[in-house]
Amino acid sequence: MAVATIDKKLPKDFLWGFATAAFQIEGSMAADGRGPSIWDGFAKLPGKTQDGKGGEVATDSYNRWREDVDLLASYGVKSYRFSISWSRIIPLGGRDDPINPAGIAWYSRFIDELLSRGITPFVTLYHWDLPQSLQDRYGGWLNKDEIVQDYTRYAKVCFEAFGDRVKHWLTMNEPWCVAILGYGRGVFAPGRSSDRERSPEGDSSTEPWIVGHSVILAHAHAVKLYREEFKPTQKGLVGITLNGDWAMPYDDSPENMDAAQHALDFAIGWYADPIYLGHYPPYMREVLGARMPDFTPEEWALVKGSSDFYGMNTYTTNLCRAGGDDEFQGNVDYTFTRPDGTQLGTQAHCAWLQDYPDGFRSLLNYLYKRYKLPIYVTENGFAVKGENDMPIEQAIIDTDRVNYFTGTTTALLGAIHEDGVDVRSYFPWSFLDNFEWADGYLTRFGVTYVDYETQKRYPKASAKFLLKVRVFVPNFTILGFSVSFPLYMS
Ligand code: GBH
Repeated sequence: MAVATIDKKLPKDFLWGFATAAFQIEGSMAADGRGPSIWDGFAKLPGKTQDGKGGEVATDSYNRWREDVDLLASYGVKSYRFSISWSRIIPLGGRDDPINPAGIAWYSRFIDELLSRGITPFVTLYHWDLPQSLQDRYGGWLNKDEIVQDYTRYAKVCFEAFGDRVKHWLTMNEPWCVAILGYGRGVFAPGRSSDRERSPEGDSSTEPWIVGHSVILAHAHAVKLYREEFKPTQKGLVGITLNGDWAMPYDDSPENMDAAQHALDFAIGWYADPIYLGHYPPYMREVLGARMPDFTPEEWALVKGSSDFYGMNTYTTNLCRAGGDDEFQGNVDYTFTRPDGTQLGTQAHCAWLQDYPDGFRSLLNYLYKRYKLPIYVTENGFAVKGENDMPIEQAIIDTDRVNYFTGTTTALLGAIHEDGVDVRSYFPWSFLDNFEWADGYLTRFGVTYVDYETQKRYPKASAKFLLKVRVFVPNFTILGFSVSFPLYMS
């Protein structure tokens, strides 16, 4: 097995775990005073999710949290990345709206349970589930002044309630997706777009850039608050996590070499350059002109340096060709087909994903060189083609996912030991099959198969593979998992 070729350990204190997000797993949408989020209603509109299903049950993790923690422990994790549902904490979302003690109590108990099992909580504050009432009241992320204040107060409530125990905070998950998929392509909540077949309102040429600007500022204000009021006593880390896939020139023509950088500018640099370097990518300004909202000097001072680390979510590599009119990709065409007609890697269930581990290693190197901060890999994963149509016995032998993780974990160790990249965490997406947004439940990313009829969990071969890789993390108590894991071994 490929593990045998990995002879170097992961660094001491490396955070090894799995990732999820509240709306994708919790279900129980009305339990204990939770207010609705923008995904509640959006998912139920005709045509918005592939199977017409929403988050009502998901993996029922709001109820099955003890079982989930047992399973996590059996996977030998050192950490678990999950998100908090804003509308469970503040059902109406706003800065003057009441706090929901039952919501706080749920997460508090969950965090205690993780800690009692030696699992470090790695917490995302915003993974796309905006309280619906903020969307209704003032247009959500389109209204910078309102949302920045409301988000910062929400963050404050979380730091106060959980910061004594949570030392790893992510302000936002993948702002590119919030802006482009929510307000440009219109495929994610709130579903706004210029495409009138999709949405009665919206302007894809302006709104995504406004939303991105608000998200950056909300993030930066929350970080300032944490650093001033909480970090001195709580001593945690706070940062943002960005999606971004490696961009490879289609061939070595100068225009396609430029195209690959342009793709990175729009996918990553839009957020990372302001946050880590203090300016926008010049190419973005060139393309968007006055549509790119600028920051005031005071705002730039707040934004620059507002993340303690680089949070990296990555899945694939795109071959980039200059041209096309997809502004959200920087007017770059993406393909997986090489000039000689071969495919870059193994095709996943989703059109946008192929397996290409060298790209993962290249991206780690690019980000470390450019932004010069420790990297926390907060998501990385694969959806096996056709997995949902297979009988369970077949689905759990997820060879393509094992191959994917063989590649990325080998690339991870190579980047750390041979390239000198400072990587501090690795969180495969996902712990469980779950609500895959616009794909509904048809696309499965889990290392654990969830039978949605019974809610029974079945570890896939990939979970067992990763358990073996993870023994290269030196400071685990081996006993803790060797006792419980055989329960789940088939
Ligand atoms: C992550 O996003 C999410 O954080 C997580 O919630 C999700 O379940 C997981 O990935 C799996 O999808 O321009 O419409 O072709 C992944 C990042 C970025 C992947 C956009 C899909 C192409 C969108 N996504 N990308 S499109």
